[in-house]
Amino acid sequence: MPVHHLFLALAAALPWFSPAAAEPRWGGARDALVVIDVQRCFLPGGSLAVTGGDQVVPVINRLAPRFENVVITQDWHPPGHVSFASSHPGRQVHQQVPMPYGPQTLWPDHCVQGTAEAELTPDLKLAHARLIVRKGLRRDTDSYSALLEADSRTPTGLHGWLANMGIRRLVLVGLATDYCVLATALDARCLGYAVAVVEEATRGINVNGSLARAWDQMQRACVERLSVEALDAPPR
Ligand code: VGL
Ligand code: ZN
Repeated sequence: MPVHHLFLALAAALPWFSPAAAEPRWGGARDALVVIDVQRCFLPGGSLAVTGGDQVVPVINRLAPRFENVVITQDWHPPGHVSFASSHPGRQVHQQVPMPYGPQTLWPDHCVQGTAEAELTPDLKLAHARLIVRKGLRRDTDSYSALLEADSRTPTGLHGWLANMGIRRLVLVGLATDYCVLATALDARCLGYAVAVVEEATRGINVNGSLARAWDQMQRACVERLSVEALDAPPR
């Protein structure tokens, strides 16, 4: 028998050579669950409410216990932030204004630092989360991504922390699919992480078709679109 046939036979017989063993179920030491912007401002009744945003909370609460690494992000803007339509007289919500880092979509005032609205919803049960990352803190720069600000250069610090912890794979959940989840997923792929988004644990804002475009962009960037059942299934 040629040597490489012998190797294939061995590989089939020994589970630790198989792809399933090389890619264990999500949730281990090299994985992190990243819970994006599940704050009151983005939930029904909030200033930038995402339709059905509250429905992600029980799903996240169910997934979180199987992750030893849980990271939470908060959109955390100063008053007068560049992304607020109110900071641009004569401009309306959802219009775009040019900024040095590219076009900035305008939003209602939301997630203002220190306000009750900017808090995480108390319905999240994430007592074991290791890290809370805040983003969009600088008045003149937005940050949809949890990794890099809108200039695609300035780090939030999360990449350094993940690298320090040896984390290589990210499971993204939270709000909004087509803005902060999308931007985090794409930056994470550029930085070399394997990335999955749990579709039942995210909801979009959907401005002019942005939600369908977001799933399309993520697919092209090899972001895995996971169903919650895939994570719920018992380990192989
Ligand atoms: C977000 C718009 C503005 C988000 C944050 O969390 O997706 N969207 N700020
Ligand atoms: Zn924001």
